Amino acid sequence: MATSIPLSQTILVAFLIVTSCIWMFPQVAVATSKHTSVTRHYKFNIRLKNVTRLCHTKSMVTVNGKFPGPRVVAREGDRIIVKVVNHAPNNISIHWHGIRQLQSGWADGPAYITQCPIQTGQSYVYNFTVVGQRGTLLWHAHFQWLRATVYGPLIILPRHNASYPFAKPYKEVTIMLGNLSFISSNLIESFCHAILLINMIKKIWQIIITTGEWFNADPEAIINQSLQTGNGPNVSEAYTFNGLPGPTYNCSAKDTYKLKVKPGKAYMLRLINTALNDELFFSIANHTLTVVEADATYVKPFETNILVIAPGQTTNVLLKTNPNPPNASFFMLARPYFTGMGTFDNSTVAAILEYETPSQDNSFRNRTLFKPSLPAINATNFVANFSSKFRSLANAQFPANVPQTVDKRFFFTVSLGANPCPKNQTCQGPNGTKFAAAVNNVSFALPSTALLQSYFFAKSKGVYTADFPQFPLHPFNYTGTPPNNTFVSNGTKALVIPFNTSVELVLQDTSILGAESHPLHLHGYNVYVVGQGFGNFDPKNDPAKFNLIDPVERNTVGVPSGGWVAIRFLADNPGVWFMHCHFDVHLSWGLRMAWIVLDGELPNQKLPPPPSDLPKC
Ligand SMILES: *[C@@H]1O[C@H](CO)[C@@H](O)[C@H](O)[C@H]1NC(C)=O
Ligand SMILES: *[C@@H]1O[C@H](CO)[C@@H](O)[C@H](O)[C@H]1NC(C)=O
Ligand SMILES: *[C@@H]1O[C@H](CO)[C@@H](O)[C@H](O)[C@H]1NC(C)=O
Ligand SMILES: *[C@@H]1O[C@H](CO)[C@@H](O)[C@H](O)[C@H]1NC(C)=O
Ligand SMILES: *[C@@H]1O[C@H](CO)[C@@H](O)[C@H](O)[C@H]1NC(C)=O
Ligand SMILES: *[C@@H]1O[C@H](CO)[C@@H](O)[C@H](O)[C@H]1NC(C)=O
Ligand SMILES: *[C@@H]1O[C@H](CO)[C@@H](O)[C@H](O)[C@H]1NC(C)=O
Ligand SMILES: *[C@@H]1O[C@H](CO)[C@@H](O)[C@H](O)[C@H]1NC(C)=O
Ligand SMILES: *[C@@H]1O[C@H](CO)[C@@H](O)[C@H](O)[C@H]1NC(C)=O
Ligand SMILES: *[C@@H]1O[C@H](CO)[C@@H](O)[C@H](O)[C@H]1NC(C)=O
Ligand SMILES: *[C@@H]1O[C@H](CO)[C@@H](O)[C@H](O)[C@H]1NC(C)=O
Ligand SMILES: *[C@@H]1O[C@H](CO)[C@@H](O)[C@H](O)[C@H]1NC(C)=O
Ligand SMILES: [Cu+2]
Repeated sequence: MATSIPLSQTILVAFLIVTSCIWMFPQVAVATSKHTSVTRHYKFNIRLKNVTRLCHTKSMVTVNGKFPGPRVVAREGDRIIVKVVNHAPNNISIHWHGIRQLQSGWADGPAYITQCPIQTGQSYVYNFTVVGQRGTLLWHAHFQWLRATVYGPLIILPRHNASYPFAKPYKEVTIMLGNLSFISSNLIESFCHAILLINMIKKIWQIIITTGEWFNADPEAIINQSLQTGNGPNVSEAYTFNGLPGPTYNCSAKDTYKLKVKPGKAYMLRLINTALNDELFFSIANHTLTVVEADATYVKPFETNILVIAPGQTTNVLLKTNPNPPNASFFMLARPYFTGMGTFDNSTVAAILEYETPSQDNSFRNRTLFKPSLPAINATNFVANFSSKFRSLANAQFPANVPQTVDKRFFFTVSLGANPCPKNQTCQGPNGTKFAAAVNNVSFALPSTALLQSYFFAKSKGVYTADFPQFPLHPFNYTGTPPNNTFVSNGTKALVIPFNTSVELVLQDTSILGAESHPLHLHGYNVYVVGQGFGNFDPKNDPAKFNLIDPVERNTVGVPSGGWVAIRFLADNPGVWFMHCHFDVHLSWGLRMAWIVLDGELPNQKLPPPPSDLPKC
């Protein structure tokens, strides 16, 4: 608590300046000092913006007219407050992907799960603290396919005076975040400009690389048509680095992301896969990368030339540049990993890593451009090998708190499937059906009101049932010949578990309509990945091989194509938590479910009531 100083009027004026400043320059973060943690305010104006790529102009939903969206930066321990105002004709909600949201489930964001969407003309203030996390995450829209254009980085810096568990990278040294204790002037404008300057300094010192997908058509129209006809949705026209498709596409060379580096330095790149439907291989020609962090948790560093990143996953890597500037530039490439039966965008996106050289030195004018080689599109063994390299740091400062004992074991199949074609329609899905997807053969139907409200106010009737199957009701040889009947069941089912349940969950891929890798994302938690394998999970022999020492901790876990993955987590965060495939196509087809974690006994183990501005359906 602040000591009471007879300065309440000054404080009020200061408060007014700060708030008007925040609303004047929506993209600016303003930090107000409060002990070592601060509160960071952002304003997201959701609005339409015309954006041109590949010689194609389209109107898209954006945050503050930016594509990709603005970065949100905070330190571990800070409070983040984002006022979202919806000026677009679409419904929307924003998800802070990977943020634990300890007892702040109302701020998590998935539409019809933790909140009703923010409708046109409405606003909602997301209010949460960052506890025990540091690294790279992302934020994105969580309504239909709006995240195709509505996404951005969420950077959590270590606490003041805390350092990275690796040598401090160049270009991460000077990070100035505003501190408003110096307010004295009432010249709002100049003050705001000072804040803007601070923000710009901060921007220069971060290297963030988002990979995304560009659709010439409106992604909302694409998924709506797919859900109508039952067919797979049209695929993207291009992949992007920081929103730019680059030189491998027609009419796009001018939209190329260039990363300029100095020789002999170690840079930290924050890689974020924001693509809608594709896991991506990533590589930089002639440069080895050291992986140091995944999903905002530190990992034991390892070197690699090629990375695989699933949508929703983030990876921090160190890039050591050559001591002597080479007379060459280097392509950064990304292209998909895919094993399914459907169509997909098989193109490759390029960006350029360029060494800064003295401008008067002509010998660097004509540089060779080197290309990295990437694995085959279906290189499943490479992916399995790569994901097995991730290990928690598991030291005294950053322990791996993997549950050693288990209270509840669950086994979920994740699979594609079908729904029958409505009587008076012809459908273009498999054998004239409609594509669907399911967890334990339940294709999750979104309710018309938010689950969290229904749960909190004990009004679940007609909204959801608490009977999500803990095991498949009809076991089969999951990775063998698929069953003839591929129809899924349909329902809004939740799995209810008591506070502090120690959970082990095996996620099993199936061969129904083609074995495929599925990046499963759990909201409100990080999970420890204790085991993975191909074929069917063997409950007798596989658990003996689990890693309970230093398993990686992630928020998005790849279920191997034709295989399984085992995760553990302690259910210490009360609320309703969405779990779903982070391919939006599978999400839309129903590969999603909800956990309800009950309140604990103590006051700090209970979900507080909703904020007063929570949107209504
Ligand atoms: C986008 O372009 C169209 C056609 O030129 C125009 O009618 C519309 O107002 C523009 N929208 C925005 C948000 O600028
Ligand atoms: C954010 O939440 C905290 C804790 O519940 C509360 O004290 C604060 O007033 C909230 N701020 C806003 C702007 O809603
Ligand atoms: C880059 O790698 C290629 C192929 O491995 C090699 O031929 C070339 O000499 C390397 N160039 C530089 C500048 O390192
Ligand atoms: C991508 O797919 C198209 C259509 O199936 C095919 O014609 C093309 O050769 C593929 N390109 C690559 C690089 O694999
Ligand atoms: C650049 O080098 C290539 C071959 O190495 C040569 O053909 C070309 O003429 C050079 N261009 C310039 C502008 O020097
Ligand atoms: C990958 O695709 C190639 C070409 O389509 C095929 O020959 C090969 O068998 C596939 N590999 C795997 C592991 O499925
Ligand atoms: C199917 O028929 C019903 C009843 O006649 C009608 O309400 C519905 O719109 C029709 N659906 C389609 C896709 O034509
Ligand atoms: C379609 O039906 C045929 C014949 O019943 C069957 O062999 C085939 O596997 C089915 N295809 C799919 C994708 O379900
Ligand atoms: C399941 O199917 C696979 C692949 O066809 C086969 O190798 C395996 O023996 C089958 N397992 C059982 C238990 O039938
Ligand atoms: C599945 O379909 C095949 C071919 O139509 C048939 O031979 C087989 O008996 C069917 N299996 C079951 C379990 O119905
Ligand atoms: C699933 O069930 C809901 C109502 O329970 C219904 O509105 C929806 O159309 C069903 N979806 C499918 C694909 O059958
Ligand atoms: C927006 O959300 C509200 C509340 O769920 C719903 O009634 C309305 O139909 C939605 N509008 C659109 C365009 O999706
Ligand atoms: Cu999936």
